[in-house]
Amino acid sequence: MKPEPSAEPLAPGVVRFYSFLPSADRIREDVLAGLALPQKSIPPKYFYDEQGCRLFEEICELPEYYPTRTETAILRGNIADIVQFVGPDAELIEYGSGVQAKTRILIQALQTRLYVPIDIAVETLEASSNALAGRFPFLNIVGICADYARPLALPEFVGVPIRRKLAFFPGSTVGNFTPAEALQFLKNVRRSVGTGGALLIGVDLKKDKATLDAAYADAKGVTARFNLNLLERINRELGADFQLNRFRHRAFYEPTQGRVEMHLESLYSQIAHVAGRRFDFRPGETIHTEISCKYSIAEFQELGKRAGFSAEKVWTDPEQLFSVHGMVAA
Ligand code: AVJ
Repeated sequence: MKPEPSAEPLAPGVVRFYSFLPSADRIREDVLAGLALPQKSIPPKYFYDEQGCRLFEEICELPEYYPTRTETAILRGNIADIVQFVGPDAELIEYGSGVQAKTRILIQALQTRLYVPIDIAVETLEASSNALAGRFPFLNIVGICADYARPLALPEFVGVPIRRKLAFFPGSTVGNFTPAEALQFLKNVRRSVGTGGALLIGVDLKKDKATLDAAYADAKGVTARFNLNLLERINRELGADFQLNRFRHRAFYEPTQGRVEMHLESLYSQIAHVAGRRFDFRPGETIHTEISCKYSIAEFQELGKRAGFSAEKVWTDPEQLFSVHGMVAA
């Protein structure tokens, strides 16, 4: 299906899906190119196969992983103010919608009539959207399966009164981008919501190294399984032969760069084959799998301004662990 300005009225309870997913060759090209770099690396978007989505949900429940529960509490605790900030009749566009748990808080409070979740994980997108449709019978849902790091022309819809577009990007997933990529992404969002459109974005705050190290290297080893699952996925989908017990999870905060880095470290001198190509590993050599950039409130407001937003609101928790920004496209 091709997203085009739709002349058909939307039907509540009927979930539609559009796919902009790149070809299956894409993961192969990205992984082969990343492993050929001096610092081997694989983009974090490939974490989210079905098992990866499940493991990420498990991470969100961990005592060390404060972002999910803190952001949820910020949204709940400030919902009246958020509703006032957004105003009535907003189309809700969510980037990296996942299981859509925080979205329910917004939809309920805003009485949303049109919800456009965007996610790279097709199974999660479909299952979550269908569950949401059952829960909110007056909600129109149009799921978009896409890699939102690339500019995306979102379809326009008729039949639902919309006064403004609201982009929702929770979870501090913006941290997976470098600041330069985040700026480009925010400019794309700015274009998608149009002048006067709004952005509600969750951003993890800079803090002490011990808290961040623990959040990304939990005692139960769930984050380790999440990280190693990337190799399992590559083994399965690209006919690779990584031996998972010959790599270990490494995650640490780099205060100078203000970011957490996740790596998979080779425990031995070893060889792995991916899609017929050979890759050599030295003992201690790593595959860089993720960055999770942290911002001060002022730093993120500055980034938003450079992307064409005015920073109108910021909500945070008493411990200043996490922030939710309310911005308007100038
Ligand atoms: C989904 C990108 C927000 O960076 O905190 C959690 C992913 N990685 N634990 C994050 C993640 C390791 C998460 N984001």
